[in-house]
Amino acid sequence: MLGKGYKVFGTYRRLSTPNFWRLHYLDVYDKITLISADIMDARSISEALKKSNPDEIYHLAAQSFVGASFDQPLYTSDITGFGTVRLLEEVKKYNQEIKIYQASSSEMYGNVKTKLKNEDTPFHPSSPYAIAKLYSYWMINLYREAYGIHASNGILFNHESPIRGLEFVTRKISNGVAKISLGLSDNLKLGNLEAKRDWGYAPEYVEGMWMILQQKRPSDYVLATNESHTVKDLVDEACRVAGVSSSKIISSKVNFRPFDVLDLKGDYLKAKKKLGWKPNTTFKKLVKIMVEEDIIRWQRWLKGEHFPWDAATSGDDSHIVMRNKTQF
Ligand code: GDR
Repeated sequence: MLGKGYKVFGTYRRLSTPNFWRLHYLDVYDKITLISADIMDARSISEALKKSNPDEIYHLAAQSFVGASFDQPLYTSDITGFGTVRLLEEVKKYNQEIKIYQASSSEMYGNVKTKLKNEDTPFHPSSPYAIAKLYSYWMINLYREAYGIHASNGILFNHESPIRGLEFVTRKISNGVAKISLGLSDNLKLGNLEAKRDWGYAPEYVEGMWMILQQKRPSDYVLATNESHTVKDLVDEACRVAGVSSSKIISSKVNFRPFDVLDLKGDYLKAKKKLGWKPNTTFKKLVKIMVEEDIIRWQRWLKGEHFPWDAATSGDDSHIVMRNKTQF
């Protein structure tokens, strides 16, 4: 957005430990205006609108981890579902000319039988997260039809990059095999290796989000690669790139979800025809980008370098900091 000449405002939730490493990694922290706001708090959204007076809003705020939504269904519904209505209501009051992008999800299809999913495929959500996203999807449609707001859904299939959170399977694998390759860990425990997903490269999907809001008329678009692979395929490719034996990657029942979506493959034909959008990064290239970046990060960290990063200072990997505390 900065590259396109936009003045960018970003909202953030106030935390006792600020978490802006991605903004530093992308070197945009000093180039955007940060506004403290919370999608649970309508007044803070109203204030954010007054402070930024936006032309376009990209609404990605959510409890976005499907696995956690089974443990926290009400919290997920409130943020991922009602949060969108709080935003829509404030926009309706403030300025109905603002264009809104809603981060809808391929998870809304759930285990529907249709192989290749497009904008006309019926939804069958299979998690509290997916149900909350579907609620938001329909609210976007309603505000578009009832109030004429330029509100669009991007139904995005999984989109990944080296700044993906460590709890999601692609990054868990890239970080995990990077550690194994450097002797920092012995194995990696995952869940369901048979699940299939349609994984693309996030920067291209963000370009697609922007394209969606540049259309004269609001509409809903699938962004995907039209290919799906199993988690096992991802493991094998990541291990190949890192030079690690895939026998070190273990499937553990503890990491299985109560209910999982088995196969998601999207059809981006409408986005191609109407937006001129298409994905360029192949599955293998994506895995290579992520694994190589995580290996480089761990190597830099072992040399004692400090740089914007999440792994060594958070969650499961903090014990490695202890083992190597001379580095700090
Ligand atoms: P997903 O992403 O649920 O598709 O939603 P995630 O990477 O969490 O899971 C993908 C598949 O991998 C299986 N899996 C594991 N998943 C995690 N997280 N950890 C594991 O150890 C593991 N082992 C196997 C999962 O069961 C699943 O089948 C993502 C999120 O970004 C959503 O917010 C977004 O809407 C969709 O993509 C599109």
